[in-house]
This record gives sequence, C-alpha cells and structure tokens, in this order.
Amino acid sequence: MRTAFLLAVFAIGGVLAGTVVDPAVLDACPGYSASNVKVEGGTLTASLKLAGKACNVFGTDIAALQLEVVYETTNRIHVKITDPTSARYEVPDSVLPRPSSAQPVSPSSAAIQFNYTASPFTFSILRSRTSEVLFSTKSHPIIYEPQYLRVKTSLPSNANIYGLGEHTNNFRLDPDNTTLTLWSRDAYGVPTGTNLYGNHPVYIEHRNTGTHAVFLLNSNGMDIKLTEGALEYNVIGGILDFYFLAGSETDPTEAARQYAEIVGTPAEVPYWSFGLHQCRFGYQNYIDVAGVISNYSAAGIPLETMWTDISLYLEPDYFPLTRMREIVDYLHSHDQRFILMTDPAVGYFPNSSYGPFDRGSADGVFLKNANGSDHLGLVWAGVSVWPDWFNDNAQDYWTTEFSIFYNKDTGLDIDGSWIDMFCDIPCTDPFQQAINQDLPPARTTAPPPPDAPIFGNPAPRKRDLLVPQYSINNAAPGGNLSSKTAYSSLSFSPMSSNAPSRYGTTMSVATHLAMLARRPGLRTLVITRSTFAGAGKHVGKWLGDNFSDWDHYKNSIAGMLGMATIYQVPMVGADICGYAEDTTEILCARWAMLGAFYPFMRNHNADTSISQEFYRWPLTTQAAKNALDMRYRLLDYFYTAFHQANQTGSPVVSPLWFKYPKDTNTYPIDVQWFYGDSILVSPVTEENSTSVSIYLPNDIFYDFPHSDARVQDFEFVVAPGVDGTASGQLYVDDGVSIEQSAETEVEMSFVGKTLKVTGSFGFETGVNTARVRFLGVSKAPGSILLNGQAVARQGVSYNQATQVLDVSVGLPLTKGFTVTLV
Ligand code: MIG
Repeated sequence: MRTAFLLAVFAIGGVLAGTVVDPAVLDACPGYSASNVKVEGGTLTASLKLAGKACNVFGTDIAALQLEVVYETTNRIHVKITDPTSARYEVPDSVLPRPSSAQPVSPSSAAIQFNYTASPFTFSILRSRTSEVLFSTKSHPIIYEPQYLRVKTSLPSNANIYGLGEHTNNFRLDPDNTTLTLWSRDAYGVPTGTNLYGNHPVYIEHRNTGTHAVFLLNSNGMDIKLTEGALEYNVIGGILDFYFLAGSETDPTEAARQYAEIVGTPAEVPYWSFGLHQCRFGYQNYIDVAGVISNYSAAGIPLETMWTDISLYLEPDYFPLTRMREIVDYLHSHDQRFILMTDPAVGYFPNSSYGPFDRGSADGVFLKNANGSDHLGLVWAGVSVWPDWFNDNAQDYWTTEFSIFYNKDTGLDIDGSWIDMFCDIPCTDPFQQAINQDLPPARTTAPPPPDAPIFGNPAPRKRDLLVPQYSINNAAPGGNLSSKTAYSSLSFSPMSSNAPSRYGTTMSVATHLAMLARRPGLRTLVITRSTFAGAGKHVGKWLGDNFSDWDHYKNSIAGMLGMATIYQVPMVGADICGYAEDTTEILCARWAMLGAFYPFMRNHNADTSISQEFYRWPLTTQAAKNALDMRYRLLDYFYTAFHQANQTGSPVVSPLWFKYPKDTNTYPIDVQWFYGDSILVSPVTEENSTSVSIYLPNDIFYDFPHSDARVQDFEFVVAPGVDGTASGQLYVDDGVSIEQSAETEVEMSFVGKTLKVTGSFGFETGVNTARVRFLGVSKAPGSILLNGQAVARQGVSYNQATQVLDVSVGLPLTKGFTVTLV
C-alpha cells in the first residue's frame, strides 16, 4: 500500500501545464527583422528587431535579439539567437561541453547552407548539392519572450521523424498529431504520450533523399508539436541554440555520428557489462540475495552481475554489512559482479553525527533554499538533502563518500553503480510528509538471524557455466565472460528552473568520476534513469518503471532505439520481464529472448511483484539459456560494435532503415532491429504466439546458425549480401582497462571467392580461429585454400541442404589469413 501511495505522489512533479494555443494567434505575431548583417567567412551575425506590435502571448516580446550563425564543420551549422541585454540560461559547459571550436569552415565547402530573409526574418537550412529545404521557419514568426520561445519549421508531408525523447511513443513519430514534452519526470508505468526521465531535444529526419538531424540545445521544459506539415518548438526558457546536421544523402548512420561530434561518443564499458544482470526491489534479506545467486548457478543460467536495491542500505538489519561483504566476496571469487543502487538523497540528520550529512554540511555541498538554509525534501531515507553538483566541493564530497561506503576492505566493493531519484514531491512539509508516508520504511517482520548459512544449498556450480559456446560472424567468445584474458582470458549553483532536467546528467558525471577514482585505470559501468543530451558519454540508461505486459515488452524496442540510435546512450535496456505488476512464465520467457538483444540486459522487478528470476519457471529457464547462449556467442561481435561506437559514434543497434534507407517499408518498423552491424532481430511480439511475421528488406538473410559444438576459439561467419560480398570487424582488448596497452583490430572481407582476414594483432588472445563458416554456398567448392595451401578433406564439411560450408582454420589469432574457395 505504502509503495503505491508514494509512487502516486512522485508522479505529480514536473508535469507541464500543456497550454493550448490557437496556432493562428502565434502565426499572427510580428516576428523580427534582421539588420546589420555581417558575414565573415563561415560566420554570420545580425541584429533582430521586433517587426511590429508585440503579441505578448506568454509574456513580453523581447524587442531586440542577436543572431549568430557559424558553419562549424562541413556538416554542421550552429544557429544561436540570444537576448543581448539580459543573461538567459544556457546549458553550462560542465553539463555539455561544446565541440571544440576550430575555425569556421567556408559555406561553399559545406554540405548544408543557412539561408535567410531579412524582413520578416526567416531562415532555412538547405542541402547544398540539391537545394532541398531541410528546415524552414517561413510563415511562422519566431516568438521570443522571457518564458516562452517558439520556432516552427515546415516539414514534408508524412515526414519520418525519430527522436525528441524520452518517450514511449512509436519510434517513428506520428507526424500529424504528436506532442512531446521534455521535462524529467519519474513516470510510473512510463505512459505513452507523457514526459519521462530523459531529455533529448534532438531528432533525425529521414527522407528518400537523405537523412539529417536537428538538435536544440536547451534543457528547459518544452513541448514539441508535430502537426501536419510542421514541427513546432514551444520552450519555457533559455535561448534558441540550434545545431543543424547535414547527415548524408546515402547513409543514415552519418547523422548519428555527427550528433556524437556534439554530445560526445558513448563511454566504453567493461566487457563484463554485456553479461546478464539480475536485480529486484524487494529482496527480503541477505539470505534471499545469496539464494538468487545460487539458484542461477543451479539452473545453469550464467549470471554475470547481482544487483540490490535501496533496501540494502535502508534496512541494515536485514542486510548486515558483514554478510553482504561475504556475498560480494563470493561473487568476486566466482568472477561475478555486484552493483548496488545509490540515491543522491542524503539523510538529514543534523543532530546525530551521521558522516555523509556532516561531511557534506561542512563542505557546504547541499542544495540550498534562497535564504541559505538546506533545501529539505523527502525520499526513501526520510527527510533528506541533496548534493548540488555545481558546487565546487561536490565532486570531492561524492568521491570521498564512494571511497568510504564502497571501500573494498571495510564496505561494499561494488563493480558498477546504479543511480536514481531526485525528490520530485512538492516537499512543503517533509517532516510531516515523512510521518504520513511512513518513511523511512519499517518492516513488520523481524530480520533473519545474522549468522544464517548461505551458499550452502543448492551447491553452486562453477563459473564454467559462463564459458560460451562458439560464436559467429567476426568473433567467437572464449573463456568466461568476465575474464577475457583467460581465453586469452535545488538551489543549484545557480538555481534555475530547468535544473531537474540536468540533475541526473550532472550526478552521472560525478558518479562516473567517483567510480573511476575507486579503481584507477579501470572502466566502470554506471546506469541511470535521468539523462540529458550527452549523458551517454558517462553512463548507461535503463528505461524506467515499465509494466509486466506485452505493450511494454514491445515498446521497449522503440525505447532502446531512441536511446541507442538517436541520443547516443547505447548502454540501454528495459526492465526485463517488466518492473511493476506480475509477469507470467510466457512473457518472461519471451522477454529473456528479447532482452538478450538489448545492449544492457537486466531482469529487474518491483517490490510488490511476484519473483521473476529466469529460473522460476521451466519455459523461462530454457528461453533464457537459449538466448544467453546466442548473446554470449556474439559477445565479441557486440563488444566490437560498442568499441566502434566509442570511436566514431556509429550506432550499436539500428532500425532497419539505417541499413536500407531507400526501402520505405522499413521506415515505421520498430519491432525489428539490427543488433550490431549484421544481426537482424525479429522477436515474437504477441502473447501465445509461436511465430512472427517479419519484414525482410531486399537482401540475403541467413538463419542464425544453431549452436552445435562447444568452441571456445573464435569462429568467423561469412554471410554474403546480394552483391556476393561480406565484411566485418573484430576488436579485442583486455575488457577492463581505460588505457589499453595492446589491442587487436581485425578486418574481414569476402570478395569474389576469397576471405581476407587482416589487421593488427597486438592483444594476445591465446586462442585460435577455430573455423570459418560460409553461409549460402550453393555447391561444394572443388577445393579450399588456406593461405594458399589446400585444406585437407577432414577439415571441410559441407551441407547441401543448409548451404553451409565449414572450413577448419586452427590458426592463432596473431596474424591474418586467407581462405579461398576454388
Ligand atoms: O520509488 O529504488 O525506477 O528501478 O527499483 C521507486 C527503488 C524508486 C525507482 C526505480 C526502480 C527502483 C525503485 N526506484
């Protein structure tokens, strides 16, 4: 009961009023006229003056504005409109460092152009080569008031717009009738059509003629409206700060990469992050936690990371530190990991010498009210204060608290971090509200004896469960997941109205740094719910409190695509089997398979729902094992994709139209996706269904090879497309270090009849390339040459029915090789 009440309260915060305005009123505003236009190379500046009687729709129209346009790269134009007479809020560099400003490029070399009319002032962005209009404010005056900004562009009819999240709408937004509200909100059940925790004011528009992107760098609350033929921003503060990205006429992934040039490419995460994570809110006590770990082993489902939620620190009697330390040690000695929730709220205990509160107070790091007193709010620990991440001492404070609470010798030696929860209750009287809401929570059942035996029964199996089966395409994982080397093996400073939308991102940065300080030189994993543009550079994201139902199962795919493909937050996944309400054996089985193709694979559950670990039902156990078998065989393949994302911003998962941009059938598809560069995933999406209708673009697709022999060595799979060629990459390193002293980067290319494997082989993998599997081979080749030498008969097997040809290689991955089918 208590939980339901709390959640209802949490849902109140931050909802925009949703003003309805007659568009004709806005279009009748005077707009501005441009004068004093100066052009110097790739820079244009102008003064904008109100061009008629102010319309004062939501305040007073600002009379004079300043325009600055910079051709920052050949693919990027930055358009900034500011009020020269008063300082308006701009997203600080510490939240989003601007791309380094080299010399502006000459417009004649740019792929897109900024055009304008002086009076009335309107502007448009055109593709240079074709003069196609990508963005145009024509006939829609700009409105610029203290708390209202409006820019409206026309769009082609039935435009293909993706992004502008976080939301749970379809991936392709309904271009005729959509309002997207951006304003961080703890939205239980992540309802469609409402604002959620993430704020990413960027869209990619895809046309038959090309793909471009538009980013409005503004963290104020906003409504973005898509009506037939137009897209309209309604922003409640800040400035107009647009980045227009040319994308490409042929390759949609270019738009994604160009956006990464602004917000940064995603953080590299440890190799083990791609293993299976198990979590829940409501584990009863330490015995329960240990039992889950044992039961996963007993069921033969390879669990990589065990997570616990807030109960662990709210209810120390149920989770005694010594016993939790024993569990963490156990996990580590079995090459498994541990992650614990960290909320930013610090219990307000001014009179009881509580270290985290006392140290923060001494350093003055907590958010303050206007009168300088601590800003008090209410969350799980009771009345609380919050670090102000813009305070100069905040990072040291957070790093110190992490080093104490998560000390490996005396505290909990976490391997990654999970962060959550700003107070978004209107905390008018947090002391009374704490009493009303029974916070911090108190249990009616007694804690278990502190010395109960754990890990006794059933006997845990060894971690060789994690030894994956053979792998396909450009990689085969060997050894276990975690030891890669084994095979080888409020009153913010300053308080501002849009602070909540970036609190999460600034906390993410602080947490990332605090984690790095604990284990210098090693990568870490930080997962959060609240994100602003640029968050992916520091953290991964889970998609919030979904429900255990088929709609949420299905729309998690669009959610993942939004984060990973558009917003550059690719370490993303939804709560597998569903967070709130009770899951079912079938739903959880299907979701285990779907979730095996999220970048971040975590089963997580609410405190009032039934248990849903994958081993709870036979069907689900089997589904999880099958799915994990595939996922782990593809680990190096996906790890390679992630490394490339870190290098260039190329997406780790993509919608079909990213690969088949001319195929209009692919534009609305958001229940199929590419996992990495070449695996098409098409899950069953209906309950009680055992088949699925899928769309296959005009190309050659092969069934994912079933597992057969257990191979720890690498296996390459060659799957030619319609043009008869195939290509791929493999990246291998030690999986954990930030600075790598040795890396292996392999290129595979199959052209004509020859597979060439080339590259640099600095990292000592210690394993072989066991074999190459060629798909779609319609007849047995006469002979096969490995590095020019005929391969002996026993090294070749061909199956006419499946058209699969396997060629044994057995060479260490220390140099390239060629295989020729003659
Ligand atoms: O009010 O930490 O989305 O994953 O289990 C709920 C308890 C607070 C919300 C998170 C959820 C987590 C829960 N938290």
